Amino acid sequence: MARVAWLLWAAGVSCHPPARGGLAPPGTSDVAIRVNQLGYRPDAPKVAAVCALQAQVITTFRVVDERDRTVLGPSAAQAAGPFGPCAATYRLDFSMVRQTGVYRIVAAGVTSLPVWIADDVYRGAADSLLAYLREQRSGYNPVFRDSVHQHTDGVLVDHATRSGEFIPVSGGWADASDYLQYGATTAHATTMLLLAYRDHPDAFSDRFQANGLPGANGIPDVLDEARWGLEWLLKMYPEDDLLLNQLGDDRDHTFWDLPVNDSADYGWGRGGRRPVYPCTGKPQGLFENKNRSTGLASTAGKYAAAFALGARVLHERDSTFARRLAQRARAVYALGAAHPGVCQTAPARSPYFYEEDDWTDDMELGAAELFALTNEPTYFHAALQYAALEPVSPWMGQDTARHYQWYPWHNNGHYEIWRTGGAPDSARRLVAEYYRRGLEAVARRAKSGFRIGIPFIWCSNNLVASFATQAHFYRRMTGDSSYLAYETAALDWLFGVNPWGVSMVIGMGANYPKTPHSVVAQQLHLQLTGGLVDGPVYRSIFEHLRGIRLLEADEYAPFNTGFIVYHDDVGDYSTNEPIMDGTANLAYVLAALDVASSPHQRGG
Ligand SMILES: [Ca+2]
Ligand SMILES: [Ca+2]
Repeated sequence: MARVAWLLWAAGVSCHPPARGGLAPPGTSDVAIRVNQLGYRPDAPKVAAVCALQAQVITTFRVVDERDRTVLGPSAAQAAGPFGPCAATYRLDFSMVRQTGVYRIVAAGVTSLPVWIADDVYRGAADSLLAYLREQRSGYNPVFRDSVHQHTDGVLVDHATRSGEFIPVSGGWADASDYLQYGATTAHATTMLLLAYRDHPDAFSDRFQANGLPGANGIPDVLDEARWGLEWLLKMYPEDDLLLNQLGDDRDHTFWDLPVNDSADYGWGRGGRRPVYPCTGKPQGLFENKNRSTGLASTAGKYAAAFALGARVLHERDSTFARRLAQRARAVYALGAAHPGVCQTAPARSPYFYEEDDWTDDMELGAAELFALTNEPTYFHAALQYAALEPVSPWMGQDTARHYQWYPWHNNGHYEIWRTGGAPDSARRLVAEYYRRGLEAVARRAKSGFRIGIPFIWCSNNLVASFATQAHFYRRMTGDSSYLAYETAALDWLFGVNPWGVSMVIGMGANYPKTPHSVVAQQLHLQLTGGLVDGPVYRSIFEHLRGIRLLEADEYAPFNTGFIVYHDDVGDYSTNEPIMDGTANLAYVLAALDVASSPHQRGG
């Protein structure tokens, strides 16, 4: 990701950010009350957070209704210490308000944005994310109603004997605001969509066709999108021993242009063919920068999981397609088992790549899904063995991690093992305990009023979404609500309970990113509804990434004085770039919240 902003000037492209609309960011006084801008369910924990820019004692708060009548309070504000720009934070717990309605929180003479309490505050949220995925489609793109990279993809590179061969791999999704495409992120995104549908089908509707254009086709749109991912992954695994991992590379960043007239030149002319990289098991990079790849299993495991899960979920709708997926799942899993290690993305001219360091998590999930598909015990035993090798996603409890070092950010495999019919109780307890250890490690760091304990590395919102997902899994597996406050705080953070008062999903909530780092949004004046942006990063990361330059005055400047920063600025690729796999990663937990009591919770 990250189409580097300084190239705006290098390419002589003028910059006209889309017109700003909607509300001014709330909280221009020294005290800001941050609320979940989607709202709160009547039976759920309900907490607003105060960020006080100056040290200030706040003892009580009130909740008022639409007619300004006090319905709760004065209630005690819970002091929770400083955090980032906030000299003091407070938690305002109004869980006792259960009556459906629209309220506001009042404290220290400041009034919050409207607060909705209703059963359906998350209704349609997961489905809305799909709009961003449709917008990111490569091949036929429904936003442009035109082909994107249809005839350019791709030329095999970095292969011992076949470099230069054309392999048809058009399709899939652009990874972020650049047009690179990765097998690992696509497979994870596809898996999350399939899991979301399997466990929460009622969260999704049918308003779009398979090609992404408006119109129902009798298939839930989440499955249209998942199939879009699966079709591309099948192309990226064309032969049993040829596993393709990446389409395009960072030479893509040379121009700030739309996908339909991508000017990138990979050596076959401007707008010409794009390179496709196989997993080789060796360090990769065509130029001076190299990754640290050691094997194939990290990518192979992810493909195996997506294929096997797809085979199960799509079986009733298309048994032929499902059989092909099942065959490819077995083959790619075997390839991963034969070549343990990681297959990282390949850098070209820039030093950045996805530095994934774990692969047993991916093989665990692949094995678990293959067991669910085939009922062959070998896969189940393998899943348990892999699970024991990385019980806790290693970023949990840490201050930092390299870019995509531990990916996916949560391990679906443990839940899939638990969910498997026939798994012994001891195994189910074990994988639940693995999750608990990760949750506990994050919760221990979550002391501020925001109750967020993740490291603020690049793509921090993805870690937040994954934490919430893992907490949700754990709660369902055990009935233990010990981490519910943290799970809720994570979702609240994404929808506005953060120092900036920003909902991190474009188009959702009262105040969301208006100028994301996206050429499509900027040049077409298009709102990228559903896109989850990267989110805040440590100031030290922001200041050291290459080529970031803010293009406009920072409306959040008072809240960017601490150890983490966020900018709603087209120039900030580190905090304000919507990203495909993060968006899909959020789909599961939003689908789970969509309908409080779905009859399909353990179906499929
Ligand atoms: Ca549909
Ligand atoms: Ca991994």
